[in-house]
Amino acid sequence: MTYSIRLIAITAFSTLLFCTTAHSDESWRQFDTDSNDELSIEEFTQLRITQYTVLDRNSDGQWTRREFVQRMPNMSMGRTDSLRGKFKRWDKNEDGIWSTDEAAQAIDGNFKWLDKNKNGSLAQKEFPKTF
Ligand SMILES: [Ca+2]
Ligand SMILES: [Ca+2]
Ligand SMILES: [Ca+2]
Repeated sequence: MTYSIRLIAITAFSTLLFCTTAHSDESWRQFDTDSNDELSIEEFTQLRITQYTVLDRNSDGQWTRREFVQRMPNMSMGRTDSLRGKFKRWDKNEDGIWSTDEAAQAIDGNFKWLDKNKNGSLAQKEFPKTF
């Protein structure tokens, strides 16, 4: 699992270089690789990893609290608070490091939570306004 997440992270990072301007509510669409207007768990994982790879400043495949909560130039204070809360919730063993294993679990849990109708993929209406 760790290995595949790393692989995805690398792929996601290269994707990101070409998509740095996409940040609207519709930005998830670029991850809808089969264009069925829904995200499968694989597509969703790719999206999340892309978002979180940006935060991994030293690219070591894990996130310290400082990396994770670091405020991006275009981020509101509320968003920073929510990241802090997420980190706390997702750092399962509370060692101050969000590992790729913990990331995989969080993404998986997140997907299940967003998939309100439990059909195994996320439709546009199931997406929150912000991630
Ligand atoms: Ca899809
Ligand atoms: Ca890191
Ligand atoms: Ca941890």
